[in-house]
Amino acid sequence: MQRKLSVVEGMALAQDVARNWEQIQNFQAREGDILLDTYPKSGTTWMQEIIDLIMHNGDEQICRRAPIHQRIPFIELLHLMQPGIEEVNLMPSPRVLKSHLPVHLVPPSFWEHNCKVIYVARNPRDTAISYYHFDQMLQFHPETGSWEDYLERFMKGDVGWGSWYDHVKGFWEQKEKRNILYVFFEDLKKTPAQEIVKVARFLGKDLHEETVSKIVRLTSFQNMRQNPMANYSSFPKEILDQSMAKFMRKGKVGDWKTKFTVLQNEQFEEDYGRQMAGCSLKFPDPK
Ligand code: PPS
Repeated sequence: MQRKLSVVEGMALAQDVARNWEQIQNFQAREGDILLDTYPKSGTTWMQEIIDLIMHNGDEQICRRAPIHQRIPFIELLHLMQPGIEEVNLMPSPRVLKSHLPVHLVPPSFWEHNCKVIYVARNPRDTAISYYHFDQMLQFHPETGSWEDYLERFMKGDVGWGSWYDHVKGFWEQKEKRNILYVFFEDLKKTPAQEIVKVARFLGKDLHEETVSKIVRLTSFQNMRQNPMANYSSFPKEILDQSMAKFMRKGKVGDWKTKFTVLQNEQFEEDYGRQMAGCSLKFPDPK
């Protein structure tokens, strides 16, 4: 792996991912496929588990059939791991797929087939901290350097998959025009049952109350952290080195308060106002 970023269509992207750009853009979605899109570290894995359980009516055993990254493949990494593109092309419909691409770079076939898209956004401070820890493990992203340096890079969009600000705004602005459900990590944390019902309805599933409660329980941070099929413990080590830390880190809202200095927070706030100016998107718990 090369610990380097390059720029693709104006977005910073790992060189190891960028070299497969043509195949990524030409990904052939089918009618009925579901796309889960997020900026990295926004609750993707959590939502993957929720969607899989919804699709299987809360059946715990079926949802332990394989690790999460195999049940819901990641479009940008199909050339680096299993399942690869051939296996994904053979998966029965409806497939659920994961991507971190910004809205304008989602493979066009998803829009051509009017596929349902679930988008999860997380407040940027917690996202940045989670990404800082994750990038220390991820073998195809540059070394993080100090937290101070990393935060600056995050604010500039000089991290894998580019600017958080453009990402969350892009999907927000398209959500009425396309088949997009916009969900917040903070709402999932606060009212999980309500959010799960919302996702299920969007997917055309009417779940019993007990099934919803079961999904809430199975997808709690504690339960997912202990579930080898959901906690990334079997993710390829050459891509993600978890020898020093674990993918399932804290799963909290507001963890940024333990890391941001007062000055960093003030600078962040000012920059946030500038970058989000004119956008109606408001986070349930922005601080
Ligand atoms: S990735 O690599 O982009 O797919 O990562 P992603 O899954 O989007 O985000 C990882 C963060 O989500 C936390 N997480 C959870 N939080 C609460 N509840 C559940 N069930 C859950 N599952 C994953 C995970 O711990 C990462 O956040 P941090 O803040 O680093 O703990």
